[in-house]
Amino acid sequence: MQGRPAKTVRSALRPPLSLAPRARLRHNPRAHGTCHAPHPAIDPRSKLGDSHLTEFQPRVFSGVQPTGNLHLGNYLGAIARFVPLQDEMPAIYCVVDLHAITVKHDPALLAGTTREVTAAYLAAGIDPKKAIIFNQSQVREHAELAWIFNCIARIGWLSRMTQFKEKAGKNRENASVGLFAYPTLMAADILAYRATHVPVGDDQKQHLELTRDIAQKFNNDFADQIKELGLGIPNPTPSPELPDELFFPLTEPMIAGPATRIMSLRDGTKKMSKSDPSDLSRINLRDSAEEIAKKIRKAKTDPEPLPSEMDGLAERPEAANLVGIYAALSGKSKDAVLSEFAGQPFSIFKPALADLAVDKLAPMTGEMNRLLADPGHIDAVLRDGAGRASEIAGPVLRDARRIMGFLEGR
Ligand code: AQP
Repeated sequence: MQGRPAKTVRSALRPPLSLAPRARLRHNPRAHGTCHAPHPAIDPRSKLGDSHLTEFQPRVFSGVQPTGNLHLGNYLGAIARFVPLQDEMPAIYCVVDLHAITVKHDPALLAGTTREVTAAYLAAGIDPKKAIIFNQSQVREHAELAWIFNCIARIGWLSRMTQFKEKAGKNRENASVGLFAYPTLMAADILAYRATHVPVGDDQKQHLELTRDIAQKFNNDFADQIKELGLGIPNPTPSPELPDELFFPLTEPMIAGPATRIMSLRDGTKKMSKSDPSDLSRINLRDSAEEIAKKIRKAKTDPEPLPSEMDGLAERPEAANLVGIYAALSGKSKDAVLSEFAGQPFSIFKPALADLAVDKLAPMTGEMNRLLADPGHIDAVLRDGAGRASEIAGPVLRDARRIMGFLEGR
C-alpha cells in the first residue's frame, strides 16, 4: 500500500490509547498471563520478552541525543519529567547515539557525550534499578527495525518534517540520508519496545505523529500476517481505520508541563538548542554558578518592567521565556511569578532568576561531575541496561521479521 497510512483519517490517530487509569498502570495481573510476577522491564532478573501479550503494556520510552552541551531545555522539557514516570510504569531511557551521527560528529568525543547524558539521567534521579538506561547503539534491534520502517514510511511524510528542514537548512542536497530518515529511527526506538507513552519537548511532536502513522500503516499493511501468526493484540480503540488486532501500539505523546519549549536566551523566537553556536544562548547543565549568572545577566530582554498579567507578555518573547523558566524551576505558575514581580525591572528579576537557577541546578551539576569521574560505573549501567533492553526488543523484532515474511535460517 502506498501513500498515506492505509485508511488513515488523521483525526482517527488522535484519540489516546484507552489504557488503564493510573492506579491500574502500576500492576496489571493479566500481563504475560501471570498473576503476581513483577513486570519484566522493572524486574532485572526477568528473561521474559513481551512478544505474546493480550494487551499493550503501559511502557515509557524516551531519549536524548549525545550531541554535547546538554541544556536547561533538555532538562526541563524531558529529563526532569522522566523521573516521576519511572514510578508509574516500566520506563526505558535511552541515550540515542545513533541519532547523534546524523550530523557531523567527532568520534573521539562521542563516548564522553554519551556518558554525559547518562550522568544527567542518574543525577536527575533516574534509578537504573527501576528504569532501563542504555545507549542505543548497543541494541542492534533499533537499526534493524528502522530499516523496516524506512520501507513503511513514505518520502512525502518525511519531506514534511520541519526539524529536517531546519537542520538541513539551505544545503539540503548535502544533508545525510540519516538526517532525513531520523524520524523512522525514532519510531523504531519507541516501537521496538512497543512503548505506549513518550515524554518529549514540543519540538518532537511532529516526529511522534509520524511514529503513529508508521505503526498504523504497519498494522494495516500486514494485518493478515499479524492475525495468521497469532501475533495481534486487540485494538484498544476499535475504529474503522484500524484492524481489530495490532502489532504496534499507537504511541501516546506526553508533551506537557510548564517547559515544553524553552527558548534561546539570545533570541526568544528560537528554541534553546545544543547546537546553537552561541554558548550564551543556553544554560548548560554543567555550567558553573558564575556562568549561569552571567548568561542570565546577558540574556536579551526589553526595556519594559514585568507586567502583572500574562497578556502583558504577548509580543515579548524574551520576557515570556525568562518568566517561563522561573516558573518551571520554582514549580509556580507563570501567573504567580508575575504577581510576585509585577512592575519590577529586569535588574531585579534577572538576579532572582539567576539565584533560583543556581540553587536548582548546582546539586545536579555536582552530582554529574562526581559520576563522570567514574566512567567505569557509567559504562556498567549502560551495559546492564542494554542487556535488559535487548530482552524486550529481541522478541519484538523476531516477530516483526516473521510478519514481514523473512526466511529464518536459524
Ligand atoms: N528548548 C527545549 N525546550 C524543551 N525541551 C527541549 N528538548 C530539546 N530542546 C528543548 C527536548 O529534549 C529532549 C532531547 O532532545 P534531543 O537530544 O533529542 O535533541 P533536540 O530535540 O534536537 O534538542 P537540541 O537540544 O536542540 O539538540 P540538537 O541541537 O543536537 O538538535 C527531547 O525530548 C526534546 O524535545
